[in-house]
Amino acid sequence: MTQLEIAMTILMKTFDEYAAMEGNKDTMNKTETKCMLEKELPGLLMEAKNQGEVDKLLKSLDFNGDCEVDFSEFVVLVSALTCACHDRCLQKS
Ligand SMILES: [Ca+2]
Ligand SMILES: [Ca+2]
Repeated sequence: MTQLEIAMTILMKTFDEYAAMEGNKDTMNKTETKCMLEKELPGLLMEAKNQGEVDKLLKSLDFNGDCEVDFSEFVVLVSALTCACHDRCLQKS
């Protein structure tokens, strides 16, 4: 597999792992999303200083408003973060 293919597989596996913790296996509820953020994106959670900001972050992920984060919503988060990091890297060099 190419590196990009590996990266895509990791994305799918990571999502599936957390989405399968409880309830619907194809989506992450609030608990699962928080757990994923804590373990996989601790830097992002640290930027959210209080519970209110964490809730806002979770809400902003849920585009269709069904209180669950599906794979496409998860990918939007990851790509938004990737873009932000990429911009930061470009500014540094
Ligand atoms: Ca679930
Ligand atoms: Ca949703």
